[in-house]
Amino acid sequence: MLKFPDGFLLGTATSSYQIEGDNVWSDWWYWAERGKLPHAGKACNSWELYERDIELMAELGYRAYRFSIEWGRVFPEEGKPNEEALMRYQGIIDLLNEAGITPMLTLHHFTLPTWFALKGGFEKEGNLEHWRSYVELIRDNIEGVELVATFNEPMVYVVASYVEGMWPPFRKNPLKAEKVAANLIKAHAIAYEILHGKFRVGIVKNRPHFVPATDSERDRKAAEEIDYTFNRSLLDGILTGEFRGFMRTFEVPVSGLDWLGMNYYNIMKVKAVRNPLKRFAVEDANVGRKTDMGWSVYPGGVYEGLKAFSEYGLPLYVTENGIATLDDEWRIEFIVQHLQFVHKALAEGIDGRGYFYWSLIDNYEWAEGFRPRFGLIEVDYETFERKPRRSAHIYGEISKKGEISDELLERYGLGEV
Ligand code: IFM
Repeated sequence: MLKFPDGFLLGTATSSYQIEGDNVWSDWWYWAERGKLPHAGKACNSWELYERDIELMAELGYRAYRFSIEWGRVFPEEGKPNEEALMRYQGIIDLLNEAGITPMLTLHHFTLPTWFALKGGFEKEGNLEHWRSYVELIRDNIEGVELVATFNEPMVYVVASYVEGMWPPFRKNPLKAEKVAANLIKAHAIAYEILHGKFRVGIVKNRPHFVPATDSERDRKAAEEIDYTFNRSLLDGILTGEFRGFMRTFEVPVSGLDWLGMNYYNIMKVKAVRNPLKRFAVEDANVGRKTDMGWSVYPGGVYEGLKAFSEYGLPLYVTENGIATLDDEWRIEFIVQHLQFVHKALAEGIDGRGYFYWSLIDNYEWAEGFRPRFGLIEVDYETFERKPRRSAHIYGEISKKGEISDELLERYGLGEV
């Protein structure tokens, strides 16, 4: 049996745009209306069904819930906050606390208010004043939550939106990308100054596990380089005031982090290429069976990631970890095996404080639409009925007891890790 320490949070995660529905004020909606993205429509209808979602979390025995505020919903127009929406978010926090579920809040989870996006979003430093107003609005209107993340996966946002051109505003411009990244660090600094003290302020980093494609020196160096650029440069920027971008180095304000979140999903292999503009190629590591996202599973990566991030000396949370699959037995195996490695990290003295499975419910998976099913709870997108999968109950048992039983370890585990 593997026991987690008292107070270790075992919960689930979602984000506003992916579950709420009708987020008509957000840039992703704007672009979906113009045929550039799959439409989120009513998503899981969680804006209306949030009480049911919380009731299910409580019934299943989950102890924590990470979710986000939709900036476009609370600021649908420049300078005009929507109080009703703020009150709803406060209501969600209150309900969670009443149910004994620890809330964790994210302020930016990929989407922007359309008016802000059309002004150039985070491309323009001058626009950070609007971010400041949003953060102040949260400080003045939201309470009952301790853990607040400024950004979810800022590097994923920068790369998908400004390097690969897959997400709004669909740019393929590395120079612009690194400037946006520098502006996100400045935005974090603004938020840290406003929120720290009232809340414990952190950031959520996606951390793929990068390995060299071969054991050549060049591939090894390429893997180290991408690991720095993608996994660490932004954090170093926040903490040291020097951000080493893709091509240039930026001076940014030194600010702080009260905790660090790590989203971990997959293993990727890195190959050096002889193109000075590109330098390396990154692809799925192709080990074993692939998930419905086309990702290779490598449970040890959660341990490697926690170990690497522990160098920052901050309390750590696995803020997301999950699998897109219709094979729910595989989901149970995924959870048990990743938790075995989280436990190993804790046993070695790493300051891990919680684990959030992505996701509580099936939801809108960005450019992939509704096809990938990450949920512990199945959602019928016609009726919005929620049906807990077997994994939902098993994870509930783990969360309620704060331990993984011998029976589960025997059936789904990896043996000694
Ligand atoms: O759905 C996303 C989430 O919004 C951010 N982290 C990765 C998840 C799965 O792709």
